[in-house]
Amino acid sequence: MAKGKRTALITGITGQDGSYLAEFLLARGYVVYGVIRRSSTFNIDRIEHLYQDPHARDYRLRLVYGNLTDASRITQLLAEIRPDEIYNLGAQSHVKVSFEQPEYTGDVDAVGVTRLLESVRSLGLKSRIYQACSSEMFGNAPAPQSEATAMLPRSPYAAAKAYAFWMCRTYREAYGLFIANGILFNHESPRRGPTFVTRKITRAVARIKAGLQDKLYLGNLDARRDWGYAPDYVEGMWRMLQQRQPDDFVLATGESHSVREFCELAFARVNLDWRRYVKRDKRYLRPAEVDHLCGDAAKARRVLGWKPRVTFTELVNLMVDADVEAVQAGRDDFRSEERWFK
Ligand code: NAP
Ligand code: F7E
Repeated sequence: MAKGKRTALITGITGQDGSYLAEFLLARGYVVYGVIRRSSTFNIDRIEHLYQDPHARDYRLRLVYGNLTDASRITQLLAEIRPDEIYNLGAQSHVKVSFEQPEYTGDVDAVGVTRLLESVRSLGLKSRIYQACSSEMFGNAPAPQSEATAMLPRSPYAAAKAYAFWMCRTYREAYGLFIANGILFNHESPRRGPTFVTRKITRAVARIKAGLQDKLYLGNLDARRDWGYAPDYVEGMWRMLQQRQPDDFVLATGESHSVREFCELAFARVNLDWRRYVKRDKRYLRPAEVDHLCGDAAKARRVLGWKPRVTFTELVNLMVDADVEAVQAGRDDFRSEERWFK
């Protein structure tokens, strides 16, 4: 391990947030260990641009195999690396999929957190821990939702994240570990997975504009979400771990919009009328829906000095523009999950 440099371990480094967080920490001089899952295809598209030659002197991005379902490996990694900061972003993060795989979602998103906490506690590490919790934990509690809002989870994903939240609180209070729960509202980017609604829309817009697709099938257009820009949110995660005391924080923009509004703006960006292309399909409805999420991030603003920089319209535009550019450059990989699970 490089002497004098701060060391961070990220679970979920291959995901949307993990990739932006890795960029952010590397730019601040950290040595970053990214935990990746062994798979028959090497799934590092989002971090490929951060590649560093392992033989280089200042080699600071280091990938290690591991899985949140594998307690002995987590303990082994933590014992070897002894990170200053741990960002636990690894999760089965799709709400609809959590209804199809409730047990697995609980294993990774809930019990996986206990495995991590137990490893840190039993090794006596002083690592600061960020836990990726979610606005989904609030379910249909009335908006705006803040740290003081009751949790009313409405999906296996949300229930698993609520369990993780309370385990982190328990380990903080019982054992004095430095653990911050980030209660993040939806945050998106051109790196968003293609089956989340924002990216599904922006990819379809680009493909329809290019004549590669005719229709976009969606579920509930009335759902309202508080959508921010992912790079703004990873900075908030880091800020949570730089405080004197560990605490829990909501990160959100404070504005909510419907899926319909997202469609309207996204199609308008390429001068198309969304009503001609968007069709409803029941298969995208969830057994239980969360109708309206809109966060109150006043505490993060006051204590962390955090605020989002990218507005809703800017977010929609930058995501559409990135997908249009990808289609034009022939980088639109439609052999993706979206094609099989759409
Ligand atoms: P994402 O793109 O779906 O990435 C999830 C990451 O977790 C991927 O790197 C994935 O690896 C990894 N992972 C999945 N199962 C794992 C396991 N068993 N062991 C270790 N790693 C595993 O999610 P994201 O949008 O970046 O979100 C990051 C975290 O924030 C997640 O915990 C999510 O639940 C939470 N969150 C996200 C939002 C949001 O709006 N984005 C809001 C609130 C909370 P593979 O690449 O191998 O699949
Ligand atoms: O759905 C509606 C859907 O899948 C948003 C995750 O990052 O944020 C994310 O969870 C809304 C829902 O995200 C389709 O019913 C309509 O109301 O993009 P989503 P999510 O469920 O809000 C939270 C904060 C997380 O923590 C999660 O990890 O859009 N919707 N039609 C659709 N959603 C999808 N996916 N596909 C549709 O066709």
